[in-house]
Amino acid sequence: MTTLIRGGTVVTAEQTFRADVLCENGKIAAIGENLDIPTGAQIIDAGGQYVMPGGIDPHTHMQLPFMGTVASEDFYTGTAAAMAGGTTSIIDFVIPDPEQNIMEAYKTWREWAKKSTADYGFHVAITWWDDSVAKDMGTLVREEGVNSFKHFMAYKGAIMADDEILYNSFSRSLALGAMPTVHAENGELVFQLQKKLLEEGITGPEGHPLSRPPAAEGEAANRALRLAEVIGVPLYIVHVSASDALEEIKRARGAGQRVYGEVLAGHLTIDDSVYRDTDFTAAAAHVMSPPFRSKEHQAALWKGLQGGALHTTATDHCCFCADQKAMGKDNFAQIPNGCAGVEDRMSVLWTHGVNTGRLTPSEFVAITSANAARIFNIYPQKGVVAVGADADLVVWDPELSKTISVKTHHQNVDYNVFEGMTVKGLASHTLSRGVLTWKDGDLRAVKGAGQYVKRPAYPAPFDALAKRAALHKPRAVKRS
Ligand code: DUC
Ligand code: ZN
Ligand code: ZN
Repeated sequence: MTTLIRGGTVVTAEQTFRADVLCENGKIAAIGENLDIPTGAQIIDAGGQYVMPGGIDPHTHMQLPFMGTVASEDFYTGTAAAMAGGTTSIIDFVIPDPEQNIMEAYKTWREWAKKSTADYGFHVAITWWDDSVAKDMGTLVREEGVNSFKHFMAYKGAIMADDEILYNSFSRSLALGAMPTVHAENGELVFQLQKKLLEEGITGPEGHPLSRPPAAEGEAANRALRLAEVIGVPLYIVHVSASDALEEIKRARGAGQRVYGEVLAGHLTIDDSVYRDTDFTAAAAHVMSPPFRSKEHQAALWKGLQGGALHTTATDHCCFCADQKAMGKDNFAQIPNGCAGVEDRMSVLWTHGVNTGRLTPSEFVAITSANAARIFNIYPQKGVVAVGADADLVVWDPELSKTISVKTHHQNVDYNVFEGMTVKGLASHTLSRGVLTWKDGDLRAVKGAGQYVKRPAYPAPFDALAKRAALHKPRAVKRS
């Protein structure tokens, strides 16, 4: 399949220039002005539009079994919706139950993901510890192309990683050249606050943010950062939602620590007033963790993104319908945590980032694809418009607009947290490995067309850290 995208403005994280882009056999074959039209090529007219790398959402949970139910979006429906919004790759999560064999869980998720239409990879959660986990981490890194491990510092009694697990897994990650990542919330504090609020008669969704205050996030971020500092391993903090955590990241970066922060489109644009909605269904639809925060936190997150303390944007796409959310009708702590967003991330960030002057188009590319590709070591296969890269592209029309609604979205969930938001700047065409999956409102995603993307261990930051550790190796004092 040969496709020529003509007359557009190519945007990468580094530069913006007028050029045609030729896609052949799933790769970008040529970039230049007035390229010849190969015989039989499909032509896409990108006049007046941008040609950018397809979005990479580094944080999704398709068909996740969680809190007594299973997320409604599967790997096909979720990645098809992603294509409609210009996102062409996801990194999802394998989340083994405590004591479950890690490789067995990994194989289960690989099987589920076979129906994905987008390319995909997996972070693997470390939810318990013994020698077999350490060994399996090695197999995942060396043989399976997993270069990141996730740690939930919340969800006590389920998947929470305590300090012992964090220490062991961070140390093992360093040895393997893999990136540890954390969901930073103090799980014990959340557990105790949930109990207290329920005892006080606060059973509705308004209890959710009260049980997960910004300080609980700040404490966990600091703890993870300090552990990473002592161990000497880089750290990636997922869904930073509060200035408390952001300040810890800034402090650590200022001290020379290699730390990366991710922020969700939802946390940047939705505030905590949603939990005071008198309609249970609407309030519960917004229950995710960490929760939506006040406008002050939102403003801080934007500054963190603009100032370089936050590097990637994601969605934590994890869909539960109203009947599933109703499991927590009498107890907010039992409302399945999760909201959708994979379809809307790009347009929400363009509208609130680029159209407001907070971000340049190149910065938009950095935070929607290039930085994730670099951090998780799939650059320049993904995250750039360059000869030899995968032809995962979005043709972006800055003049197209729509009002987001559950009535028109493609996500398999009965609520949209961005409902009623008018966005300007949308994908007119999405290409996955050179194949058109979205064209002017026509979703052509093919079930199973997505490929698993191996992410090799990333030597660069780790080599430097290992060198530093060797130079500063402690020595026993010789005594006579
Ligand atoms: N938070 C959510 O809201 N859902 C899935 C897991 C998580 O950490
Ligand atoms: Zn999380
Ligand atoms: Zn998540």
